[in-house]
Amino acid sequence: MVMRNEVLIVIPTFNEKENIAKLIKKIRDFKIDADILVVDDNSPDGTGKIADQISKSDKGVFILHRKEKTGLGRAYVAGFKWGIENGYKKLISMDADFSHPVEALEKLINLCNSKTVVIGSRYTKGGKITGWKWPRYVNSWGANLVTRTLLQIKAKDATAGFKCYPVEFLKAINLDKIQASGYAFQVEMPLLAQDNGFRLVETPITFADRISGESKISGELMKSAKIVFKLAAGKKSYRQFVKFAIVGAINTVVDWAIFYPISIVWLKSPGTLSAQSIKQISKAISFIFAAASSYFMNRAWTFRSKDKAIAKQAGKFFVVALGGLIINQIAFYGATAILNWRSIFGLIAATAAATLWNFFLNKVWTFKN
Ligand SMILES: Nc1nc2c(ncn2[C@@H]2O[C@H](COP(=O)(O)OP(=O)(O)OP(=O)(O)O)[C@@H](O)[C@H]2O)c(=O)[nH]1
Ligand SMILES: [Mg+2]
Repeated sequence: MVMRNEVLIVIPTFNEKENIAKLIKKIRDFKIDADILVVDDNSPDGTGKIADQISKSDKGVFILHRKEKTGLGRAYVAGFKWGIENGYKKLISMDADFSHPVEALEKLINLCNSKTVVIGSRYTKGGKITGWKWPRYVNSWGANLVTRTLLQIKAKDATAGFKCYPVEFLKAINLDKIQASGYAFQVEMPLLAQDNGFRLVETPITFADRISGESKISGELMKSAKIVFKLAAGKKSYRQFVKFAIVGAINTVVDWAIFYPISIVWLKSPGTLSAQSIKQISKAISFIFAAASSYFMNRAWTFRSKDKAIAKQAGKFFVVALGGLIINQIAFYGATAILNWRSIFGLIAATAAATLWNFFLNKVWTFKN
């Protein structure tokens, strides 16, 4: 094979017949110095055949046909292996649906070097997302925050799909050992990069919602979440999170164990306060005790903090906990009143949201030292 370029743009496709020809044309119009590899998983809509046609007239376009759809991650692994075998120096991952701007390719390529993986970033300064309705945005932002926290990925956009990898990195890792077969591939790669001593650099992009064709992400969410947890299992912050959740559960019991006795005894003793006031005050007392107990447990066990300024630290912990109460209310309202979820799911979502908030803030603020 005659090498024409150092850069290979790898585009996985599954049913992208409306997009693939237009995208390749746009890349050519921008005169990007790169070859293109379309990795098609036998798309029923004929995307592979369209790509074959293009490759007949453009000698820098190659098609890798895979018999079966085995996921985005597997498609990239196949594409990257092909790229390594064929001597490319920089390999770009790019969606076929125009979400990743052709306008940013040049920048991505220029920033990429033997030690640096470049991320086309939605969440770094200057990055944008257009066309998403707010639930999708919140979803993506939340997934990104959880991923970053759990995996400690040193990038603002830890779930980005638009990246440039130096071949040195792809050779340094074992592509066959990648755990994610699907979308979580996009998370596992930057994690592998930083664990193997490569730098992550972000360049802002404007991410646009797909204009034509169908989305495949819906069924992928749970699968990806599972991989993220699996990857996190080896990390310190994951163990911390588990401890934090255990402390939270114990102190929920502490909260009740204090609330019920005082309110019951108090309600039986005659006085001037109304039953409701007694309950409210009892609740406040039990909350303060439970929060204090959870502060000390987290200090000693979860975060092993040696910070001498206990009053200041405890104060921060209470502030975070109050924020957590508000988040809890908002999440419960959002889930049950706006999304019309059943109360039990609202409760789970609210607890999860508040726990994540509490963990994240305590980790980066209260127990930062
Ligand atoms: N070869 C291959 N390509 C895939 C597979 N799943 C997704 N893709 C492609 O990967 C890219 C990203 O998938 P999208 O469906 O756009 O996922 P998304 O960007 O998260 O979601 P939407 O933009 O809302 O559709 C697209 O080019 C898809 O055609 C797969 O299993 N195999
Ligand atoms: Mg897309």
